[in-house]
Amino acid sequence: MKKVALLFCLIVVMALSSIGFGFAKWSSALGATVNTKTGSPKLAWVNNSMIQKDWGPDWHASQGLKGFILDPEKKDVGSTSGSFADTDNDTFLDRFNVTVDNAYPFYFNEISGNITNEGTIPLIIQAPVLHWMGTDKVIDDGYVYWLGKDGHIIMPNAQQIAKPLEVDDNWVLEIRWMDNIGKQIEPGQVLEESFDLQVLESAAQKTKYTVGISVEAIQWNEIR
Ligand SMILES: [Ca+2]
Ligand SMILES: [Ca+2]
Repeated sequence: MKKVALLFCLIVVMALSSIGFGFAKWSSALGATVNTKTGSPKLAWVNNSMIQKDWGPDWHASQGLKGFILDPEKKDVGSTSGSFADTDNDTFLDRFNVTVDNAYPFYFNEISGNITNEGTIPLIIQAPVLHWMGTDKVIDDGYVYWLGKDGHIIMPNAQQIAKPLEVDDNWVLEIRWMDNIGKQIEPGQVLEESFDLQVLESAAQKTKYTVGISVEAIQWNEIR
């Protein structure tokens, strides 16, 4: 009986191979991890598509990214710049690097960049990955993440968020992703990806902090 089942499996695999049914789809159907690096999915950042809330006077939010207000004196001390990079030399911009300059505690910004499907088939957008001081971390949308002086990234719990950080604590930036995880993107379609970013109490004054963001995609038929 076992032999018959194995033979059947083999026949199915061979039949699927002969009609061009890729291994990624087959392995996905079996519940295996799909390798998003292979094949043709091409989700790319759109160059010069950064939009931000801080075009002058600074904004502030409470720890945990609750609410935000314009600086009461409209002082313009901090600023944010962004650039898009092709880190793997495949001509597609896979990294959005965001740098906060002249950072100081509770400097807040809301930032977005556009992504587009450069391929020829619909894609499903995956969770973004933060790149911070050698750490690569997949993050979920709607949650606050803290980035540390030591390169660690955590998702703080409610108690941690409620307790004001001290100057000598580890965490210097907090980020919350807002959009589009699991959404389908058609070839040529452009979607805006936005996130909130804030400098925390423990950040060093007059310092630049840079975080990179990449977003991968899988083919829509790989998750069925
Ligand atoms: Ca500013
Ligand atoms: Ca690239």
